[in-house]
Amino acid sequence: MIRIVDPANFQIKREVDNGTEEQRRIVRRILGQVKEEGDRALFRLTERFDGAKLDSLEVKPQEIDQALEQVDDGFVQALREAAERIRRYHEKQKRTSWMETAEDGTILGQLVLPLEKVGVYVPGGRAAYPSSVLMNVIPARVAGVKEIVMVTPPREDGTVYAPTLVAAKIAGVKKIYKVGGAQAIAALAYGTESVPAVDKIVGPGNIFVALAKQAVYGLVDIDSIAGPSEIVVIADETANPAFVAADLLSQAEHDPMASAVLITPSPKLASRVAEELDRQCKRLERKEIAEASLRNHGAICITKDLPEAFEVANQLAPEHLELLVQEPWNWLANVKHAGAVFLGPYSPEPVGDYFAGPNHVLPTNGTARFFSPLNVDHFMKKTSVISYSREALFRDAEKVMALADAEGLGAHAASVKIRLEQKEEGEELG
Ligand code: HSO
Ligand code: ZN
Repeated sequence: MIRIVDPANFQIKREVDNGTEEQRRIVRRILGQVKEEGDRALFRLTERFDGAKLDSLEVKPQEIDQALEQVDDGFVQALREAAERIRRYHEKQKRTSWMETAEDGTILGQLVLPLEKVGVYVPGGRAAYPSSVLMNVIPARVAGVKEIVMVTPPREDGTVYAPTLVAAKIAGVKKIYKVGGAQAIAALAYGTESVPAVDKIVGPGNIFVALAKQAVYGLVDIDSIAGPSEIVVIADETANPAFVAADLLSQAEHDPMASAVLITPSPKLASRVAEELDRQCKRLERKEIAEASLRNHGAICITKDLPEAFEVANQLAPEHLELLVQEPWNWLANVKHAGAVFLGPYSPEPVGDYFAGPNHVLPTNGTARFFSPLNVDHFMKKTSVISYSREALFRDAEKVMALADAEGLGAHAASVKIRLEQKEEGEELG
């Protein structure tokens, strides 16, 4: 089921999915309709695409109460504890404003301020993960975002998947709207009678959602576009093959496009993991998905040693990297590019997906080379603070004017000069 390769012929191809011309045209049309007609377009498009005839877009408090009754208590308790862990971890990321006063009286600094309004997209159907609701909302709350607006497509009967509502409540979302697809992104970007316009939109979605986010970027900020899940396991001969296979399968089951790769210097471990994969995959509810993922995007790569295994992993720059090697901490310095690293046999990737505290929204498709996990900074922005003293201005005036003159910007130079002249006048007067 899984191919065995060596580093020399282990090629990865990376592509950005910009959609087809037809998909981009559909998205443009939907964005235009929502911009022009507001709620009217949302009701119409929701009926067309989701089959739901709604009389109100907003989820009512009673619907959230009903959702709480529908779900299992154990699930609610686990979600609450997960939320608390996630909150605590993200608290540590929070940066503070700073100011520095120089001897000449100049004060320079930086204000770190939360975004005011953030929109969170939550997919409907199969990919509606309550854990992702927590992961997208909690960092925004920790940042201090005042208004968090959630959008999610309704089902045909006009209801929303209960676990999504429960997770939203636990995460502290106050406004939820029943709208999905490109029309939801348009509503968040432009605002409608019901849906408030926001400053940033985050959350995963299908290709129409992704294209709509790309199209409104600049008017609002967006998160990076999430690709299929990925896991790389680096393991040596001491690793338990059953653990390795289980962890590979944990990501393979997400999506037929997900990728799960084992990199090991041990041919013996490689063959035992291959056997385990066959054995364990059969027992999975989502075996078709996992099998397709392993067959088309999975691999076991046999390297000459562990350093080479890390080189291959760094080239992949995977979303998740597990180190199932004898002394995992000794190897951490070899990791250059990964969304999240899991060390040792008792840190299976799913603890990171649900419970440990770090965010599970991670860079995919090799973007760990330059992107970071979703974090509090993504919901904050900075403002520079400049307060010059008279002494400092007079000292720097000539240099500022020289730079302004060189750019041919006379008014720039004049705004400094007028202050120097005032000094001279002042001296004459005095
Ligand atoms: N592993 C996924 C996140 C997730 N897993 C949500 C389970 N639920 C991110 O790659
Ligand atoms: Zn997962």
